[in-house]
Amino acid sequence: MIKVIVTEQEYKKALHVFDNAEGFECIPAPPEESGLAAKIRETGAKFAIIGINKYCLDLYDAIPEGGVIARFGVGHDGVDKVLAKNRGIHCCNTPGVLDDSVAECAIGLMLSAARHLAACSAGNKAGRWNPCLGIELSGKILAVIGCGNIGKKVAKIAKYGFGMKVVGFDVAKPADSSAIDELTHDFATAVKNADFISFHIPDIPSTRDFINFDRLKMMKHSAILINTARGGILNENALYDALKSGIIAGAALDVFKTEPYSPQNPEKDLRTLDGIIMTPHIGSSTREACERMAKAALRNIELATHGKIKEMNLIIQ
Ligand code: 8YV
Repeated sequence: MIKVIVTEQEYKKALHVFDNAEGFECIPAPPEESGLAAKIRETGAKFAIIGINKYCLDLYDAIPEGGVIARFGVGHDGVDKVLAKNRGIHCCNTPGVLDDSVAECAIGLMLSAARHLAACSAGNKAGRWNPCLGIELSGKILAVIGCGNIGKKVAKIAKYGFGMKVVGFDVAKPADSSAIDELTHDFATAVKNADFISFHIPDIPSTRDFINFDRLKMMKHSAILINTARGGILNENALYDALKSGIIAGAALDVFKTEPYSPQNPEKDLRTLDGIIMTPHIGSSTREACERMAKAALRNIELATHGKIKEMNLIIQ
């Protein structure tokens, strides 16, 4: 039996897979670094499947050389790749298996913002019958910032499902850009006429606080921003100021700098604003994606146990 420590939240998201994984003993553990490391040491496990917490020390001491840190998901901003490499630990993720779920979530947030669905539902439940006016998606312009697999799926649904015009922003030319009507390397050009702007870029040093006040000012006053990528790419204080002063009209956020959300500045609490939808990082939280992520993470570990390191979804630094 291969012992694998799985952080509790991820274990719960794919209970059936982890409980029934043949050849594996999957053991849930707290996600906080010290608790996770303690569980690894206590069980003698070499493998850990982790969520989105940031790990910077204990975890890398607890996992022995040749062990694996397997992300249940794609983004790996929480993993210190240099430290892992120095300790001889393999790091991997699960690309490709959650794209539909995240893309559908981004589209859902866009529709919800366009038609005020969350606010209308909350108002109705609170006894306020306020059939407020929204806008159609059909014929509107969507800027997709980051045209990787998820961005391209969003573009496809928006263009072929809703009849939107899609402008893509990326530093590289995407392999298949058939759903992208116009591609640019210039952010200002991408957002200048956009009604909706959906972000699909990773949180890496060069994209940290990418959405700052200057870039928000490049958007139309009526623009709605959607972020299902990472909280690290958005300066939340700048967004607060932009929404408060009408620089842009709205935002729908699934990811935050600190999760669970807590404001970066107590005086700039996004929860106090009307024009904002905030969901608790549920982009990939579908039964289907979670099952696939769990299976992909376990497969990566199985490959490692057979020495097939090159076949793993290794995280390239
Ligand atoms: C998390 C994500 O991995 O894949 C990513 O980068 O942000 C998420 O899908 C997942 O929610 C962890 O349980």
